[in-house]
Amino acid sequence: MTRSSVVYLKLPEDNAYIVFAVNMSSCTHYVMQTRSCSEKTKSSSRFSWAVSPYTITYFAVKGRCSALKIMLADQSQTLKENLVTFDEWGKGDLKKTCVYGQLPKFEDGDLVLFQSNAMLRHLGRKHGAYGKNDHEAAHIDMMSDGVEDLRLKYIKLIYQEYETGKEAYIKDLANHLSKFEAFMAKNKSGFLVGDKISFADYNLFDLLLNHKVLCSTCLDTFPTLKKFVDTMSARPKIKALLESDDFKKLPINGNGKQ
Ligand code: GTB
Repeated sequence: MTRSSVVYLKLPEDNAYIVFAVNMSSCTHYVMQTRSCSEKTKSSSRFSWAVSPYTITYFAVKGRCSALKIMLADQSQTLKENLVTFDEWGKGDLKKTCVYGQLPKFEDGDLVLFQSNAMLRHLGRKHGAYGKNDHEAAHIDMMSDGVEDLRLKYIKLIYQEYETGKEAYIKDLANHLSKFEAFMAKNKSGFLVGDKISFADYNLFDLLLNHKVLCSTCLDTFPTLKKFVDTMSARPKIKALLESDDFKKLPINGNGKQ
């Protein structure tokens, strides 16, 4: 057996088997997926007891990790969290090891990632939340990049011009939200692209939640986005996460503004 191996465990019931990844050097294993004997990939949600391969290292804020946490919860994946204090970060040792000198850091076995959007894409690919073909994947990228554009404006407001720029930001917000409203309304499925949830939906949902805190009425003129937020919030695993103490106790941003 090599350092990392895949092991298939045949299940007597329901004509299926479990695919395990076994890391011999770290003595860890996790369920990758379940497959029926007809090779059709199934959800591994029945096996959420499995050791999570995922670890996130970040500050004690929702910030750049919230969309990822929502996605993992909804996909029945567990996540190990390492919280970093500003005192610890200020020492600089961890910063030096980060590719861009910033957090979050994400680990999936021996894969180490920086950049929160790369993490969302990686998880989208792994958990079937990246469209059913290249055409859908390209549109999912397009929508998630649009979410990033708005997130950067939001971050600038929060960290640089909250006192002076909040009113103008809220006034201009409808111009941005209207683009997501129009695109999603055309699709009819309740998701941004195709008929299945994608990482762009989790990303948009998270940013809309932040904006509802900034301006509680901001979705009132956007029926599709309003319904989207309500539907996403009601998905049982997302609801459980949003209502959990661990999640609720984290501020959205690091400077107390929201
Ligand atoms: N493009 C990157 C990504 O998407 O992952 C951006 C990452 C980023 O901005 N990281 C910030 C960081 O590491 C934290 S997120 N800053 C430390 C540094 O640069 O040395 C934003 C943020 C800012 C402040 C707090 N805070 O004060 O609690 C929390 C989060």
